[in-house]
Amino acid sequence: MMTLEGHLDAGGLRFGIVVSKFNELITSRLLAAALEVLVKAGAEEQTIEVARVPGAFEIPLVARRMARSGRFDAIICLGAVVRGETPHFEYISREASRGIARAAWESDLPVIFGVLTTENVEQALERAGAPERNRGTEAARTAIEMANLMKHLHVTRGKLTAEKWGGRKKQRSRRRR
Ligand code: INI
Repeated sequence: MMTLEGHLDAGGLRFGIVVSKFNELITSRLLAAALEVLVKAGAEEQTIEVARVPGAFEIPLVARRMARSGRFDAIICLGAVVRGETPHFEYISREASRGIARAAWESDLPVIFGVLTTENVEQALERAGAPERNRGTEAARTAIEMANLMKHLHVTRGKLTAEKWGGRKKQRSRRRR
């Protein structure tokens, strides 16, 4: 049996972060926590790109674009949707979560959901506070682990595919001659 699991070393990995400006008091704390985890884990600060979007609803489009650019190993999405503030809570949180999942599927890259969806600002601040309870910390760790796991799977699958196609191509060209 072979078990594959991504490790938590971020050396050589490139990360994109999409962070929303809505509820900035909260999202800035998520961002600070995520950056700290990435840098402490060995990511080079100058390789991290941060895109700031107006609200959580705008995160998926930018995350997808970054994920498909080929410039990153994982994308981290950070936002805060607070029920107390909006009758659109359900729509915004649903579209953000669906869109982020979809961005991952469509790009074959880890696109990590670090968006808080809470009843009130107090709850959100609680989950954007101390590092061990901060959603930004969790999102960054998940991004590192997934980026490493996907790299391994990619290399393994890539080798198999290359061998198969190489063989078939040779046979075809021989028949033509
Ligand atoms: N965006 C958020 O990120 N969090 C919220 O709590 C929020 N509320 O409360 O409305 C919010 N709204 C803005 C939304 O994400 C879009 O930016 C806006 O609808 C324009 O598309």
